[in-house]
Amino acid sequence: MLTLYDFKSSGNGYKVRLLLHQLRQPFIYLETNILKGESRTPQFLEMNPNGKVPTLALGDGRYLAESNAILLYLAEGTGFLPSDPWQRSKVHEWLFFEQYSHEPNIATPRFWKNYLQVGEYDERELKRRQQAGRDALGVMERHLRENEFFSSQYGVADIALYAYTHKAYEGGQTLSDFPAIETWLARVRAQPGHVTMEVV
Ligand SMILES: N[C@@H](CCC(=O)N[C@@H](CS)C(=O)NCC(=O)O)C(=O)O
Repeated sequence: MLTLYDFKSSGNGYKVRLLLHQLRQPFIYLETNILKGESRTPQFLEMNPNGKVPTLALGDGRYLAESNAILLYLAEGTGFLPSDPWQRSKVHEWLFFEQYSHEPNIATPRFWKNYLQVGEYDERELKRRQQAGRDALGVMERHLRENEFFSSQYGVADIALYAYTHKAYEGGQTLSDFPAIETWLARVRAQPGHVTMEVV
């Protein structure tokens, strides 16, 4: 049985939970309170030396970290990941975009504004990241004007980008400025087996 070490309000963790639900793959959920340092204990660091959720225990002594790596692992051989090398590379392109241009600028402002006190983060850095986040949403918006999903069909690229995009307003973004994104968010929510972030 798979065990997912996760934190309920983590978008990175939600990506994995959402795919597991959509695959109808049973798993054990273990809440790991990152705000109390539970991902930094010696026991946790044995599983993931980087001390972060999500971390997936395969049940045979192997552990996998990095949300998008976990998505790729779980989606192998399913309709959530194309087998064609070009289509698959385009999925990888969006997953790298998510980690480099999107997540640090959408998820981090959300974390700062919701979990830290004013003064615990740098306001100028917040503004810089919010602008970079807006630019990343602009890239998505332009893609979605011409395409239904981030792949030939709904799959892991959509799951990875949905996780923090649907909460982007919590980091100061105005999603109504991005109508194609709003339509895509509704399309993602309508997919079979969709669960909200609160479901574990
Ligand atoms: N690139 C990683 C990022 C993981 C990450 O930043 N996890 C955060 C929660 S969203 C965490 O565990 N933070 C706790 C810590 O760093 O101590 C992924 O995609 O999984």
